[in-house]
Amino acid sequence: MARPLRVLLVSTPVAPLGSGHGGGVEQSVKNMALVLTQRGHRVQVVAPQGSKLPQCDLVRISGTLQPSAITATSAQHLRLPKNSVLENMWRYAHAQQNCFDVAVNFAYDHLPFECSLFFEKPIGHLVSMAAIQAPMIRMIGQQLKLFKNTVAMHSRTQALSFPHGKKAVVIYMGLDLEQFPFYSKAKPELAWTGRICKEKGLHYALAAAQLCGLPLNVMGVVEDRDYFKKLQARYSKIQLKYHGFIANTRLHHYLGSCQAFLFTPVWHGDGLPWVLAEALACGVPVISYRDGVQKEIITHGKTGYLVKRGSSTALAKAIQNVPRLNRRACRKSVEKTLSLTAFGQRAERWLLGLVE
Ligand code: HBI
Repeated sequence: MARPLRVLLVSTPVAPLGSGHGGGVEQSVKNMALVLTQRGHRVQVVAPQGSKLPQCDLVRISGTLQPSAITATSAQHLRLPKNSVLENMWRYAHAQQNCFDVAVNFAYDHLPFECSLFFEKPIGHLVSMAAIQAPMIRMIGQQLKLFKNTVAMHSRTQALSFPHGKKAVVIYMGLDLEQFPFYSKAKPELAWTGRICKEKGLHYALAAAQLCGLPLNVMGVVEDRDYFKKLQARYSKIQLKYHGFIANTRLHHYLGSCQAFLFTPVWHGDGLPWVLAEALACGVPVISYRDGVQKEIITHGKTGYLVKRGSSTALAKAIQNVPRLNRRACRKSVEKTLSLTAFGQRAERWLLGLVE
């Protein structure tokens, strides 16, 4: 049993926890808090005003949310708005240094990396996205070069997108598998979930679903209203079945009995999307592209199909071959490496290495 640590988790400044606008980081913070508490550590979470995180010691910090690194220019990304929630969260962390042994930064922002230099206590950086925003690429590359053990990532592919990426600690992720029951039977429908915006590529999934004559169940927060309006105008309500933003714990009701899950990102910015593991956990094969992070957890021809990027016809052909796949094999493929226990071991080993 490792010695119990006092751990401060400092969340993303782009959105409150529980809103869905924080993307995968929301789940990362929640599961990191869960696994460390389960392993006997004391965890406090610091997050923007309005955050919700049941059964957690949560400190809500007021202030102006940070523009998203995905859509902001480099200047906007670096600039801290007046009464910045990012700055306020890290001022709180600095003041609390006598109350924790190690802090974990979940923000894809410059400030927390700069803080590392002025804190007496170690800060671990769990990087949520692959290399976007030049100043972040430089900063993360530098951190990897000088303090490599302080930088953790969700996949090898994500790590290698950065300079010195080989030095990153890859901790993947961990699913609370009880929240994702196994569905042995499939109905003739498809599923897609994620932030609804161009870079997530919903338009490719819809085109492929239409080619197969199968409805597509869509879940997620609408980030680009115009983009989504155009898709709703182009596809009927039968074809595009929109269910709104669904919390991870309820996702399986919409996803679990679908024939296949489509993962069709236009960009390479993902760390390791939760939805891939969540679909496999329910027994749902994943159809996606052969490049990108998904190749690290999808086995082509076994737990899904990986096809040529951006081709709806290739996606459609793969969907038609899905009945050949074994849904139980999809579930098994995540039970070992992506369970909460496995993630907890990797996360604890990383943090213990920072405090020794
Ligand atoms: N942008 N500035 C900034 N900081 C973040 O932490 C951040 C972001 N954009 C997206 C994001 N985090 C999360 O949605 C990740 O899960 C991708």
